[in-house]
Amino acid sequence: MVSDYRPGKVEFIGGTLDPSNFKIPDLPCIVFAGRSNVGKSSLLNMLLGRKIAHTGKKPGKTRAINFFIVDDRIIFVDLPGYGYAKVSHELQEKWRKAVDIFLRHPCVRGGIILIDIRHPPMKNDLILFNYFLSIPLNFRVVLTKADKLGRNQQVRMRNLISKELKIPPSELIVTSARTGEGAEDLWKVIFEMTGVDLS
Ligand SMILES: Nc1nc2c(ncn2[C@@H]2O[C@H](COP(=O)(O)OP(=O)(O)OP(=O)(O)O)[C@@H](O)[C@H]2O)c(=O)[nH]1
Ligand SMILES: [Mg+2]
Repeated sequence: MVSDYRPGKVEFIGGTLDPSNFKIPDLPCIVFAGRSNVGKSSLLNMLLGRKIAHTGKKPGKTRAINFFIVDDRIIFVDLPGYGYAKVSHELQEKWRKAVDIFLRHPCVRGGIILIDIRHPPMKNDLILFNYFLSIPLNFRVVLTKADKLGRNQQVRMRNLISKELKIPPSELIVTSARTGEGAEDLWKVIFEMTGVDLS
């Protein structure tokens, strides 16, 4: 059963900004993408049931493409935040190129795009979303930080984001790294994308 699945073994195998020279094990990869501070590393930790990816109160915490092997079968890839204005233009461009190269790697079986449930999609969310639409990659949108809103507000924001992205509300997975909400649905999606069922 997926419901209370937590991996037994998780291994951080390193990070890179030069994916063409980084040896990626021959396993299916799932990529976590979204603007800086949206909660990528926190969501990854929630799914993995341990604090292995570094998180931060300020945007710009994750600065490389980081790889985690889950139970020897699936790789989770934590990306630097998209469009983080406070790093130099040069470094942003380096991140963008590295991510662009990496997303074309045959190991990549699916993407998870994160959007903060509290706000309508921002410019950087939309750029990333449209970019994912433009490449041949299976992806799902996840709404983060649901614990920061009450139930009614969650429903209202999910409907609003659904309209803006033209995705049915039922396909937007509502999550909270704090309460663990959404873990079950998200694992199900990850198992479908990778063709690996760890539960
Ligand atoms: N209340 C609440 N806070 C969250 C949640 N997810 C993340 N946060 C907080 O949001 C901040 C940013 O989280 P990160 O996981 O570091 O965000 P990130 O997307 O990895 O950010 P970068 O690495 O900078 O791109 C941290 O202070 C987290 O504690 C959540 O579900 N609920
Ligand atoms: Mg991060």
